[in-house]
Amino acid sequence: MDYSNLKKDDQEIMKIINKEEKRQIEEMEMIASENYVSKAVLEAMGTVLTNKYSEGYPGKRYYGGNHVIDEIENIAIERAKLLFGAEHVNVQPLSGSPANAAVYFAFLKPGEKVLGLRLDHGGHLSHGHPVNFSGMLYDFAHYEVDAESGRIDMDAVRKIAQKEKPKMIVAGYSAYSREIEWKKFKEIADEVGAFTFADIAHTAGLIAGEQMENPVPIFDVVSTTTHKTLRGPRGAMIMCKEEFAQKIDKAVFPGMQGGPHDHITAAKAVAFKEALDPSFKEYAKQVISNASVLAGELMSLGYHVISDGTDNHLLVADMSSKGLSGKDAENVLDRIGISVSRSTIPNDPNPPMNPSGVRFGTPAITTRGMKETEMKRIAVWIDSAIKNRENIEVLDSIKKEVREMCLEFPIPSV
Ligand code: DSN
Repeated sequence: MDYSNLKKDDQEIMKIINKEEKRQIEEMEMIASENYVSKAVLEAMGTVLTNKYSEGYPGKRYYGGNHVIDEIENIAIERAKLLFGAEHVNVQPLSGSPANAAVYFAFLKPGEKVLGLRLDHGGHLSHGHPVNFSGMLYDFAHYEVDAESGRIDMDAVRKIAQKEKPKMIVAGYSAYSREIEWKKFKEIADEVGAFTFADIAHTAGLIAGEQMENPVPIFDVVSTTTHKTLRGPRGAMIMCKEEFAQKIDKAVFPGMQGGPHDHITAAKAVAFKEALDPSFKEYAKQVISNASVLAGELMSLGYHVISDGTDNHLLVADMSSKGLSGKDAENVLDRIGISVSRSTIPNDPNPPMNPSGVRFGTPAITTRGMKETEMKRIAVWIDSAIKNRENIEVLDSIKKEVREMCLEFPIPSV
């Protein structure tokens, strides 16, 4: 990137950005929800489009001078429709939780019943946790993963849906590593008269890359962030059946948000173009293969991986059998230059801030070009760091090796 003006005008911020760039170049990003954007996506974000106000939608704005912005938003919408086979797309949501808020706002009245997955079983805060707006405004009931298999048991979902009779069923998760049975969810929702809402924030890129089943043709409404496996800018979008288009658009604006972030809309359009390229299928396939190899290696090193493996880009490992908490493991791995996120495990005896598990993800390291061979080395480093967590020399030596591998696989954004 050309930082010549920033360098001149604000050295304090420039120095910190440089420091973060160095960290991203030299360290390994294994947080399942993160990725590296291309230079083209990054450039689109840093444009004069940020100067514009454009409340409303293409052709129906509340401010003048939007004929150029309309072109950008229409392209983003058309590319998203093509990518997911969507009937209607709203590309304005600012991020995942606001997108989900708009979905609930469009389909529900406050106090109505919704069924979602429990947070500690892999769900998301915005799927009805009591500390979140979703749990405060709506009456959430929760399904769980099966204690033995770590997978969602659709018979159990049917039973709880029949008992609770929700107005909406939410599927799609933040820490669940298995394929989701969208059609069965839809059948159950039809039996109880519920709307179907898929939150595919985590797996959108794997769905766009045709490596996982697409809920868009099946469900009433689907939200996703654009910055995880989809590898776009930080933001979100909502896709729905044409019959719900007006409800969704009204819920986003004027219901929830003000002016859309047009520079981000442009970057979303660029990312959708990249995801439509055949090479993105290869990327998505490699992400899954890498996660599967990593899960297998960790299991062979004695780690309990929830559901004994993965079908997607992430895995959750229970650290308690290794004698440390997820938070401690996160700190140890930070020490060797591998970023991960602590995670609850199903029926976690420990609280969410200090849970038992760690969630590992492969989207970012796969973008760097790492493959199965690298996953095997990474699993050994993880295990060795956990075992030798008190040994500064061993940790320093692993950190050096992690850095060397990172330098072999440059990130695309700088
Ligand atoms: N923060 C995201 C994640 O890590 O899964 C979800 O909001």
